[in-house]
Amino acid sequence: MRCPGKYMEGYITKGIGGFYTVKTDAGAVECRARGILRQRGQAPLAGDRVRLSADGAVIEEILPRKNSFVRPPVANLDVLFVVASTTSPAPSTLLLDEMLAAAVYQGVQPVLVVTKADLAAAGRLLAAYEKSTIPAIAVDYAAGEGLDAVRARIAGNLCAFCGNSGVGKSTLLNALAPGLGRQTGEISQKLGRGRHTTRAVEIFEVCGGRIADTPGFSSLDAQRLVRIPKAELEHAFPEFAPYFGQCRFTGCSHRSEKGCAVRAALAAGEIGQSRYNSYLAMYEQAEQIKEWER
Ligand SMILES: Nc1nc2c(ncn2[C@@H]2O[C@H](COP(=O)(O)OP(=O)(O)OP(=O)(O)O)[C@@H](O)[C@H]2O)c(=O)[nH]1
Ligand SMILES: [Mg+2]
Ligand SMILES: [Zn+2]
Repeated sequence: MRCPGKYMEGYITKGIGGFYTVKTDAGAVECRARGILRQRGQAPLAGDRVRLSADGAVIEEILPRKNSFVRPPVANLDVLFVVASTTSPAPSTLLLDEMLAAAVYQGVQPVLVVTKADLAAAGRLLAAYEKSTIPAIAVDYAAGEGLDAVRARIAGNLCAFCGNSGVGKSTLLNALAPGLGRQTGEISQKLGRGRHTTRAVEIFEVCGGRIADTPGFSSLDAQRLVRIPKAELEHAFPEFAPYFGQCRFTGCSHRSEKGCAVRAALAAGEIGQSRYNSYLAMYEQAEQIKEWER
């Protein structure tokens, strides 16, 4: 016996060229989105919970979102895994901090995953996040390290991997769920980065949760990653929180003001220098956002 009520809803696992795959209780359904959604500027995203037409051919409605990201284009995340490799490509802490801040700002749990720990030591990158309160996990496939810690974060959650092309997002997914057989790509020696092996966001049910493999971006894309107004930027750096209200001036931007408790914590080694540097750089970027662009 079919149960129409259950059949009507699901979540988007994949969307390419206007075609969406929606996972319902009755299985996966291929469908299109009603034109009105696009006209309203409501483009469906992977992770969206949706209501389908009775025949299951059309997405009628996108149910309210918990959060949504432009890059990677996903909605309703619980956990964002920011993936960085120790080398090939070399990590940029500014880019990592932008992704981590985007998660914190949207109420999503960020987790840093460091790959290619077999090629170069992960210690320096991990140390940069020691005081950040953000969990950081190094994975080493040969040594069998880190995978259980990643699995534990996936269980019960909707998650996404994000990070530069070639850092090893799809490789990590294959290690977590060997049956998936995700395509992975060699790093281009000339460019020192991946060749965008993964072309579209796709969500898989693994490790007792759901995880989106996403196409990586090149560092050129980084500029438009987050739009956090400068006055709210401090809230995207969780390690600053204990010092709020302790600066001499209200509205302290924690840059050059006298009696700044955040800078005192930096000097005392309670806040990491590279994290603070990212805050300054992002503050400057935020100042350049024009009012009408917001
Ligand atoms: N030595 C080593 N190589 C790795 C590791 N992780 C990934 N690689 C290699 O790095 C290359 C890129 O890996 P992918 O998994 O395709 O990278 P990706 O992040 O999915 O890249 P895009 O899909 O382009 O965003 C492949 O040749 C992998 O075999 C690792 O931990 N150690
Ligand atoms: Mg990939
Ligand atoms: Zn301050």
